[in-house]
Amino acid sequence: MNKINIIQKLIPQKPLLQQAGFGFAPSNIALCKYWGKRDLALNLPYNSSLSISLADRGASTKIIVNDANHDVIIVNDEKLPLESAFAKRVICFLDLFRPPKLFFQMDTHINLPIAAGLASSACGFAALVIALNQLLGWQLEDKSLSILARLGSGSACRSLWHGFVEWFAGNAEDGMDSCAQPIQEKWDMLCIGLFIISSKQKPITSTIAMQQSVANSKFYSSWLEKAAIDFHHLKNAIFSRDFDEFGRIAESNALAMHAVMQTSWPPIYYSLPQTIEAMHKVWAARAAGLPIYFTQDAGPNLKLLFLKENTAQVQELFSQMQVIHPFDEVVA
Ligand code: 2P0
Repeated sequence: MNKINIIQKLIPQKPLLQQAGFGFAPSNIALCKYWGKRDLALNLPYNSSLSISLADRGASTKIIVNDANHDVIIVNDEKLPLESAFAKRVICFLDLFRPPKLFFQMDTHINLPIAAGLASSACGFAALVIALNQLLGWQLEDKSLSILARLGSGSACRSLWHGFVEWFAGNAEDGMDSCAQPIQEKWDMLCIGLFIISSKQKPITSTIAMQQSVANSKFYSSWLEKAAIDFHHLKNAIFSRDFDEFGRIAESNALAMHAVMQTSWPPIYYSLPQTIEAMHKVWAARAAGLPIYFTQDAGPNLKLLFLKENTAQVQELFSQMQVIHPFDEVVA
């Protein structure tokens, strides 16, 4: 099964070209992580995952037809060289939907550090799919857009919505059952603190790191067992507003994912000394009674989890932190 087969299933009709397409998609942070692909081409995961979207932090994208005979890819007002890795990735994705002899100009603004484990590719591909849906007049429902976004980047399928989102791993070979959906539960008091240690591009991509983990870590099967349990219990913690259970599961899930990476060969280690230092700070604060937890993705930065009532204490510990209120009204 390849991407073209999936696209033919989802978009049977010819495009109805409009003047322009616009899309905004929030970035998302996984609380129960997606780690490991059962199908590399279709970005099909071995395990289900659950995320929280970052309100107005994400990608705003405009796409139009370009008169020249090549695509133009602009990110944060900078025209990318067409041979750059990111431009190539976007152009390959656009090729999947390209009407004959038609080229695009994609102009996107991402208000987060790019490729630093802050899900810039997730919001980027989700916003692009929303914009293409408008430009090419597909009129697809969100579930189909989620599947298309996954073909660009796995975690992009979770960036179609605000709030909590769950992505079912599914088991169909074509992945038509592997899409995300929102969890209709608001937790107004929940805060995410972005503690940015480095905005440098990561040394090894998530795709390669996942492949290496699946192939080489003896703990990969344990990860899958844990992820299934965490996914279930995390949802219960959300519904029962049990913050300590919620934080404990999210933090231990992230640490387990990193343990899998660290036990693959060659080992993958995204943390920097400052990352470990920040973790110790969280653990010390928690031991002293402050309810604070962290999660970490494929990069050295931490995302802190706490409740609004504790913002001042957390801010005192992590003065550089940017606070996100995922459930505040979003004007996108
Ligand atoms: C996640 N991450 O659930 C996990 C946790 C990073 C750590 O999804 O290869 O950019 O495009 O499917 O989605 C980041 O990997 O990887 C990611 P691809 P993606 O958020």
